[in-house]
Amino acid sequence: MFSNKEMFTETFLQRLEMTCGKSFQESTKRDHYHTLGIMIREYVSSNWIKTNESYRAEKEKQVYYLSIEFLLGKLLRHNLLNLGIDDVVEEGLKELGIELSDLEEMEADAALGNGGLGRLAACFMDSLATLDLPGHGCGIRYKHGLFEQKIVDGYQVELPEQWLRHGHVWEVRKADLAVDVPFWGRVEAINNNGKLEFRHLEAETVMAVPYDLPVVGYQTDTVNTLRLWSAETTPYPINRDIMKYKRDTELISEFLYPDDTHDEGKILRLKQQYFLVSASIRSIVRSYRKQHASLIDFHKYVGLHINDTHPVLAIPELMRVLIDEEGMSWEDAWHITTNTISYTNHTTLAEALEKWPVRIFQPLLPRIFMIVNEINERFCQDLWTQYPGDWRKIEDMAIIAHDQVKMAHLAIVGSYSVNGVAAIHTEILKQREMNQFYQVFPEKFNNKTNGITHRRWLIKSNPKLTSLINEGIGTKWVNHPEHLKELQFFQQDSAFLEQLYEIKQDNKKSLAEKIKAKTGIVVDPLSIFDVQVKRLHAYKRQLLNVLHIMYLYNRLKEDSSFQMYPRTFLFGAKASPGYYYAKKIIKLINTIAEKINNDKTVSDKLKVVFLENYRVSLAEEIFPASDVSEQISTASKEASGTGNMKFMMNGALTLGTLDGANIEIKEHVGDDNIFIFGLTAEEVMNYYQYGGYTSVDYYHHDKRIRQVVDQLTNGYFGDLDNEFEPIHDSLLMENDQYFVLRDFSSYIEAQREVGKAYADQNRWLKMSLANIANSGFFSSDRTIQQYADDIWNISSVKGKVR
Ligand code: CR6
Repeated sequence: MFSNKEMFTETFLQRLEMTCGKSFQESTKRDHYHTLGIMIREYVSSNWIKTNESYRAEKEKQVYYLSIEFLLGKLLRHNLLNLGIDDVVEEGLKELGIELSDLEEMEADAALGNGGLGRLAACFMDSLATLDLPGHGCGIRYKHGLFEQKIVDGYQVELPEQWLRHGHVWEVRKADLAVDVPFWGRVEAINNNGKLEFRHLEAETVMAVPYDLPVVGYQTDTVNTLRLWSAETTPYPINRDIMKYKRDTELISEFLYPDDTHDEGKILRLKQQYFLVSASIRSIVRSYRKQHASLIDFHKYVGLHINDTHPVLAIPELMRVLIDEEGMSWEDAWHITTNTISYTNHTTLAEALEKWPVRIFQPLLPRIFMIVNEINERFCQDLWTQYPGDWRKIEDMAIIAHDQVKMAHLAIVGSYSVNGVAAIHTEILKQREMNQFYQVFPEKFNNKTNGITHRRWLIKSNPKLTSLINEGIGTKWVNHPEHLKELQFFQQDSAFLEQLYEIKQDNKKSLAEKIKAKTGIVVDPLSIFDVQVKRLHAYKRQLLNVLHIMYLYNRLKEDSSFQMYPRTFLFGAKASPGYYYAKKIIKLINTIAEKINNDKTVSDKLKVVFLENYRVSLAEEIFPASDVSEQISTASKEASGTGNMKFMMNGALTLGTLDGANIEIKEHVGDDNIFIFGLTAEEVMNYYQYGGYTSVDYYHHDKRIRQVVDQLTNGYFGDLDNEFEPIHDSLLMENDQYFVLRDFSSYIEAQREVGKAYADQNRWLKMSLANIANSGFFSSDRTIQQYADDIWNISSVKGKVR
């Protein structure tokens, strides 16, 4: 039905009538979107079935990527592109007077994630299928994804997200594959001929219903599965308050927790974690049993990867299945479990490290708690043999200590691989944060620098740049992104550079139009688009960016001879609803924007725009239109970052600290094609360890700093009632934990360099080209191939499938 546009239109019209029960004349855009979605899903379904059949027939090792978040975004255009039918569909629809882009508008972003970690999981799904690797995702089908952000009077207001309001056309509900997940109750030990057996009694059972999404690879027949679990009540009679039971149950998959890099410690979160893990493992084991007589070789055919510690209960859950359901010994079960589970750490921020009070954990998951307890006791005994008498060390490393269960410790002990997400991050884990564990298990630790799918973040979102690259070096980079390097041949080709310039300008114009339509603010596409889009967090230092803008404004107002290249500063950021300080920064950005944008005397030089409701689909419009990529976290704090890679791939230049993957970006593009400033991670960590930083000194000794810090509280920007006092205090009274004032001068200097470089268009375009040319390494295809080779031990099934 997609082989030519005539066949497409014919089938489309038939399907439209069948699925919507309307004639073409009566039908709406939503009907068109829905019909097209169903057609694509049908088109995919035979390959989906065949992929699964062949995995079964070949007894391929399958990897399951367990993640509490999958930040998918929209899937229509992405699926069309991967299937290679985007042109037929676009042209066919045109014949009917329908614009594909209008139908894309009908699709809601699937925002089942907060930021980097969730989007990484989505990029990984795309790379797994594209590389024909047998890898699937397991997650939660939250009824409401990440909140929708509105800016009212400069403040963030959160609205519940409603992505399922019109249904989700890509999913298939599989009610017959539902599994039961027990909570609460008590455990009874029974002596069965000298062997202790455990029964979980009087549990409150929740039914987990899977919704499967096909994951279509690029130009391949492989279709993997993303299985999202929804919590429903069981049909069995229960003798308790039925309404309460229904509420408690449905709440489990109702909302995504809107925090990233922060642990809330709420019981519902622990329920979500066990729900995901238990439902996934029960269903994986059920299909495994159909193929294998026993679970003794489970680890040879199944890999379970845990994305951060959120799914770490996979370890005791698998132990439970092997011991309680299969009747294995502890030793056999432990051998299998610790050869099945691998773990990625995504942060060293203390506030993100998950710890659960025993008083919450034990009653909710009584049998799982017993197993974690035993894992802990055995681990502590091993430590005792290795470090006899070193109580201090054992206490530090224990999985349960001071009535708390430490999830990261459990993850390291119960898995065979622990990886960080950028070279520096892995080093910090090994040498500092997890050093004691690294000494005991050095062989487990490894690095896998993050990546992004160039199919969504370049081919789909920047079609003009994609065409230019294809004209220049052909299309082999599409399957082998390292070939982007060949773009370096065009460094001296002024016609090529000119086209690169035109494309960036076109993209900037489109974004400028969108900004005008959304905010009424007119921005000049000829100005430098200087962009910081990411979650709002103190360590990401949006504040440093704002203080620099205030400084520029002061210079423009006070010094008529001050020269600067015109700039448009763009921000996009959601703050976690309970993160008071982050919300103050949003208000600050909007407050200074208001004054600056309304000051006619600077309007040809400076504009500040806060883009509401930053999300995947908006990001796709921003990266292609950006000149400067702000990656200015306090060194050592950003584990990797992935936005930095999306900017680079679209030709924006990084202005950043030596943090996370910025360091590897610098290594790939070379020192001349990036702007680096600020303290190093080493320096930051030494300050934390030994002291020696007094922010007030910087305030007193640097006039520029004094002026902008004073302006936070003196009403200069029209703020009332000490609105920004908490920010002011964080810098002076609390000694500026993130070294904003310490790095201020160095940042101004680097920004000046940015302005100088941009003024020399030829130089800038060469730098931009170098960034695109060296971005191939940051494709998630490279990352996933490394996971496949070094951690999972799986290989491409190309040729084996069908
Ligand atoms: N917040 C890191 O902070 C990293 C991603 C993906 C984060 C970020 O630097 O790029 O993970 N960490 O690895 C967590 O979510 C815990 C993130 O997205």
